[in-house]
Amino acid sequence: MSTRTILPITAALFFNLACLLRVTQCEITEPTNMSTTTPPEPMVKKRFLKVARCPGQVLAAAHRYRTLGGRSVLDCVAQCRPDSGCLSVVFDSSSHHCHLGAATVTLDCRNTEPAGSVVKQYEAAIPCPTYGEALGPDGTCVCAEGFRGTPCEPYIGDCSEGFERGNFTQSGVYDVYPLAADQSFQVYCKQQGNTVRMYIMQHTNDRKDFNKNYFKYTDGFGNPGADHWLGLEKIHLLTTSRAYELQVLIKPQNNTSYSQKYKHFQVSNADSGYRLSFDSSVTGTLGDCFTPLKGAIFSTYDNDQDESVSVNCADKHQGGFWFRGDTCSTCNPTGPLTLPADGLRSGVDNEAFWTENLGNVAPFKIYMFLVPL
Ligand SMILES: [Ca+2]
Repeated sequence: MSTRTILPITAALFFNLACLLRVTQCEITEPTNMSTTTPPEPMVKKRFLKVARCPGQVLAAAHRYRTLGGRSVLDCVAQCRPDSGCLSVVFDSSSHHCHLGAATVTLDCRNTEPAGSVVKQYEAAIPCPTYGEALGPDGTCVCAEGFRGTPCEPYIGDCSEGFERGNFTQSGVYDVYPLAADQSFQVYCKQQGNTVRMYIMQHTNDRKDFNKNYFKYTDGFGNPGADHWLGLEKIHLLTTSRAYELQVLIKPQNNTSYSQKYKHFQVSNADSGYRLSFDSSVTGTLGDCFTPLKGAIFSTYDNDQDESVSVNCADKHQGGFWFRGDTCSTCNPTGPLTLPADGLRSGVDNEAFWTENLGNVAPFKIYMFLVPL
């Protein structure tokens, strides 16, 4: 079940009659407010699973954990709902009593004794001990929206969510667990004014080699918070879990910032070659290098997918990237940083560059990060 499924968790629920009549699975949920920044109290969800009818019986006195008046099973269920000790409901139709069953009561007719009245019993699932939803009598918990894992814990899909919920309080390396992922991983989050950046690349040190093989580019290399490439698979998982704008930020020697923004930046899955896509509205001061590369798949020196039969672009430019055709690309953000004393490129193929608006000005620091749309 998707954790994004709209669960009826923010509103008080009513035990509806249709549910009762079907005598199948009927739910009652404690109202909780999941939108608060602090984690809510563990949700106690009771799902009334089955009915047992024991004609001519009453609940044995030993199992009468609490007895209240009631006109119907519906009444009894309503009284069981807020009682944390109540895991079953027994309605005595002749005396119009609700017997709330404690955890030790096995809901079948063995716990009854002859008395000439009719007992109707409902068994409630055990409330999950953590944030989650009790699914059935086997105790399996399916986590509610915003919670994942075993036991269910609040999950943070990305940097922004971490700051919004108050789990992240300052820039740093954090675990995120995007919706499409099946496990969490670390990213570097930076709070910058009102926006939160989630880094997929930091390339600022000439000693950090970015000319890695396809496996490394898929898996990621370096450490978030320092020079690193997050990894195509993680970028794919992030960008398919939420809509982002990719921002490329380059600082030349003079430390002026140039950036380029690509809305709805998305990287497809491994089977389709981690294809590059984004929205057509592109803005920025750096200049648009990516539009000719839109739809390109990722290349590394050992996995040439650049659509050129004569050129191995990644090998030529000494870095993995989306390249296309004999001209490869007009930018090379993963190419070696030469950090020239005069701040100008030497013009060779194997150095970092972004020719649009930088021309022959050499990039000294290159960052790529995601900002939610
Ligand atoms: Ca090629």
